[in-house]
Amino acid sequence: MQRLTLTQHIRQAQLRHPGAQGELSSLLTQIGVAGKVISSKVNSAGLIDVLGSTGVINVQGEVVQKLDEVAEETMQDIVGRSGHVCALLSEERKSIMEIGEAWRGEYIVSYDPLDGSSNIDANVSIGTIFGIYRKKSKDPEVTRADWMRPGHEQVAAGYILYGSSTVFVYAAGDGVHCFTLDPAVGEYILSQENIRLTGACKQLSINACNAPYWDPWVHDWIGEIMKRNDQDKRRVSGRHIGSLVADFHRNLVYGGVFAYPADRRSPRGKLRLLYEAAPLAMIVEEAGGAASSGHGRILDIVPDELHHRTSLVIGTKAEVELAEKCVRDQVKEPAKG
Ligand code: AHM
Ligand code: MG
Repeated sequence: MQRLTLTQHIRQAQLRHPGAQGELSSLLTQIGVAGKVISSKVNSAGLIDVLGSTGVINVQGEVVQKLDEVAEETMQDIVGRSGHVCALLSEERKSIMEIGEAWRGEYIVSYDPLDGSSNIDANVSIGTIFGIYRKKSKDPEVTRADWMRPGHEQVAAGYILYGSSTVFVYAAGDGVHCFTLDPAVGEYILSQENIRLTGACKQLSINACNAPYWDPWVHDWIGEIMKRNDQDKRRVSGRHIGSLVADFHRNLVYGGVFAYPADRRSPRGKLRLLYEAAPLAMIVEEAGGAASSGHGRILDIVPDELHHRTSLVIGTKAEVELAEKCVRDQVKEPAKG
């Protein structure tokens, strides 16, 4: 079988777009390089003293793990100095990081350097999520107009999942493609081209221990899905890792839906729009699935701040639409009491 590397695949896609300068292709390749570095640290975490927390609380109010810091530094070093970005926007940083003249390019990358990091010490799959925007304003500085943008303006999005193997998944308008890192040669090799999420929903991922805080529509939605299981056959299974990027990837591969709805504890939702929900929403839509806050399409939400949080239902289209219907029905019939 002919092996196709990530770089070759990106180059082929670039050739289908006459006029493309190759900047985006090169940026995606550099993100892949950052992923290789992070992957090697994750794989040897127990050996090189990068397990555990730093003791620092980040801008999100969460404990920073040592590997969070390693991943953040890696993204800054490699993507920030790729020559293709003018700003980085990270879960781990309070404000955007403007890139100096020497390395400045035309793209803005928003990323979660290590999603699911609360699971690190238990060897659970974690990952780096990214979304890419082209600078919009003519202003030489990066202004709010450059990054306070809806996800449908992303030119590409993807993630690198550090699991039983490391995979790089991306979408840039030509389908969703998955590459597996061959550790023997240090290259990402195409393993699944044009992934489609159009089959039945077989898995439901949600942190059910948040049930006491949910709005009624969430109970209705889960009830509707679970009704499909009868004595003859289990059609849907509960599968929840607690690492968004890993839950998302499993649902993309097997067919499923993930939800982290807003609740009484997190009235705006827990997950962040710019570097968690929006990139995955671009991928899921390109694969034939959907992503919604329950009130509307994730890709249409305009962030009002860097760390804007959102309610999220993402995966198979029918189940995302069902969630939106349950929200509408709840609005029509507000809960008693
Ligand atoms: P993180 O980016 O700090 O890891 O936080 C996001 C994570 C998601 O990966 C995961 O789905 C969610 O938070 C889990 O939250 P909870 O423990 O509240 O279920
Ligand atoms: Mg995260």
